[in-house]
Amino acid sequence: MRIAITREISPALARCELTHLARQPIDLERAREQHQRYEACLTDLGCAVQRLPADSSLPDSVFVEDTALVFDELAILTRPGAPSRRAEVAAMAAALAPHRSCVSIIAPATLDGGDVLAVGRTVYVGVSGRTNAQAVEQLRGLLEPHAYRVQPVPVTGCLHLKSAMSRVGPDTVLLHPGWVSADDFSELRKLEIDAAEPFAANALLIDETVVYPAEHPRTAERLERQGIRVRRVEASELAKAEGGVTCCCVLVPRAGQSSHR
Ligand code: CIR
Repeated sequence: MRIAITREISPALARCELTHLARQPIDLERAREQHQRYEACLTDLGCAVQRLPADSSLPDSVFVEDTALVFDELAILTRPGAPSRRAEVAAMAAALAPHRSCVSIIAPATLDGGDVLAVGRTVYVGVSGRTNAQAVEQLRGLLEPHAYRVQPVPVTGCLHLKSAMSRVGPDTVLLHPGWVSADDFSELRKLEIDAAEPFAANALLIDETVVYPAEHPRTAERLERQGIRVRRVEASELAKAEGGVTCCCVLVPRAGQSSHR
């Protein structure tokens, strides 16, 4: 069975990092309810949810995706671009240790997991405000020996590569054409978000189902018209902290059953 590592929302969420959004009040109770329903959805889709405890000194720690990359062959612990988030990695390192051998990204590289999208043996890495060129080089050193190709992708106008594009099928991505260039993904099938929903490009693919924010109905319908199975979850409160549906879990497939395929 696939494990989905999540983390309970920090009571300090109101002090989260913000890059593109103005700070607005977050209803912590509502955020917790939405997060619990998201976890229940992961369970329904066949994941064994392992929830790490909240930490009141780490406002953004619910966004576990940024702390680790999991491949069949190894796990890579990141060095998040925001200094306030670096201490989040230790709990993820402990959670992953039973499942994979773990290696770490080291200074001067910075890397957020939200900038990494693997499709088969190609690992796209957003070069963003959080992830730098040194991280791309370190990822090459760690992944090329395992026959992955690491391809940097410029990202502008949004936080992470996966704010701008994410997988909605084995080789199909959903993208915001203003934030990444479709030319960088010539080998993939591409679907565009509805222009009225700029934050709609972040979707979480689990097997053949796309876990998707209920707040982007037009894009959801677009996906369904393409025959994609969509499971809507309310994600409005964590969206105010610039988090989406991929950000709130790290999937650990049994080796050989990688979710990148
Ligand atoms: C941050 O700025 O780091 C958090 N407030 C949001 C992180 C969202 N993570 C993600 O998209 N992978």
